[in-house]
Amino acid sequence: MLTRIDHIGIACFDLDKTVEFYRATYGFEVFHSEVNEEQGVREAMLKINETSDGGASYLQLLEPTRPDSTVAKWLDKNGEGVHHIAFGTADVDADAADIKEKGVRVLYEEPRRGSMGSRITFLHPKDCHGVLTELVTSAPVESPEH
Ligand code: MC0
Repeated sequence: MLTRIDHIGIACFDLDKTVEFYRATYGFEVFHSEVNEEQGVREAMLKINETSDGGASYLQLLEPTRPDSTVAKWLDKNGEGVHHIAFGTADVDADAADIKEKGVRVLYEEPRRGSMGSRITFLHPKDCHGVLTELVTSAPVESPEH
């Protein structure tokens, strides 16, 4: 079951400048940043709010790391802007299978590694009314050591 907006992915040309815009304009701070070479992005996660399912909603700012990445291709065609929306679920495998049964193309055979150790897959935008849609299961929260 999809229980939250996990994040909204925003493609940008210059991650540092875009992070600074969100900090100076809205007061949002970087919660986490990383490079995901498989996806070809350098990213910053800005936490907006916690959610009733125990997770959180983020803005995800994405800068391409190579010209052949999906985000670089999208920026070339569209310029900066909202690139995808991601829904959070406790079970990305089950939700992806259910959605595939409904005739929507699921882009990965098996979920791949996403931000902060999450497991992710994508749905084809042409099957989702023009919206590239991601499904995310967050990494388990480490319990504190006693
Ligand atoms: C492409 N299209 C989009 C789109 N990207 N429509 C809406 N939103 C997008 N973001 C449209 C194009 O305009 C085109 O439509 C058609 O889809 C085919 O696009 P293409 O440019 O020819 O590119 P393809 O087919 O090579 O690839 C499109 C596809 C790809 C969606 C399959 O971008 C993909 O695999 N995306 C999933 C991975 C991804 O985006 N990773 C980056 C975020 P027309 O009408 O012109 O034919 S990584 C991330 O987010 C991770 C780190 C995380 O969350 O943790």
